[in-house]
Amino acid sequence: MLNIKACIFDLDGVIVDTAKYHFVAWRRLANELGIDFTERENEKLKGVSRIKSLELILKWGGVEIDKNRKKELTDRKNAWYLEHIAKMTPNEILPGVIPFLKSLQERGIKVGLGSASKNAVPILRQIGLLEHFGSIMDGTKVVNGKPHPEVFLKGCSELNVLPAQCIVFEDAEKGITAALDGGMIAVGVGSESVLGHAHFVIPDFKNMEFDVLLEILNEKMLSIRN
Ligand code: B16
Ligand code: MG
Repeated sequence: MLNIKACIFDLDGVIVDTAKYHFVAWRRLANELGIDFTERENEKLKGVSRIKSLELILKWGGVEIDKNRKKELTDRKNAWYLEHIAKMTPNEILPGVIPFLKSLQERGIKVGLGSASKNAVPILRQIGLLEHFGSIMDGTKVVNGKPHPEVFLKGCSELNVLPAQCIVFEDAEKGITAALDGGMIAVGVGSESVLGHAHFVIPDFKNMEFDVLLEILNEKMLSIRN
């Protein structure tokens, strides 16, 4: 039987859909450099750090630039991105997330954030969810990005739980790999085709009940062990 004491949530794609704002800002920057990319390519940037995202876009466009210029470009993109963030409202919290967070609170399950974003705190503040998180591990606090498990391992340690006592909710393939490599229970939020390596995949948090999810996970873990 699982002994779950904490849940750690990714931010973009799990709590809110900030990918659409990343896309607009990255595309504006890419177009200025004479590069274009589609929403399909944008999928590859989900869960990827800011600098790694720029490097991927430059690679797609066959453009090479030095380190200083990269910093200048990521700063510009981030300034545009923050203009969108400043206009976000609590209505943008993805369906079912608030009731799910409340049900965790009622059960005494600790709640953490594990995101690649360096803007996680302003985003959570803007949508009114900051106080729901007992631990916030983000791109400002880790050296190794996902699929490295550092962000989730540090989250577990700050919440004072063992990895095996923690469920990670992630929408990115690399995020699921990070959770599995860290020894957590990995729940994908999105499509089975991308997140099939997770212990279990849910489409979203709509009507999602923690007790029902836990029952399913217990069955899955038993069948993995047998
Ligand atoms: P920032 P997550 C990730 O968030 C996004 O999915 C990814 O597209 C972005 O590049 C990354 O955060 C860094 O974001 O520019 O705000 O530091 O899914 O890990 O919550
Ligand atoms: Mg994500």
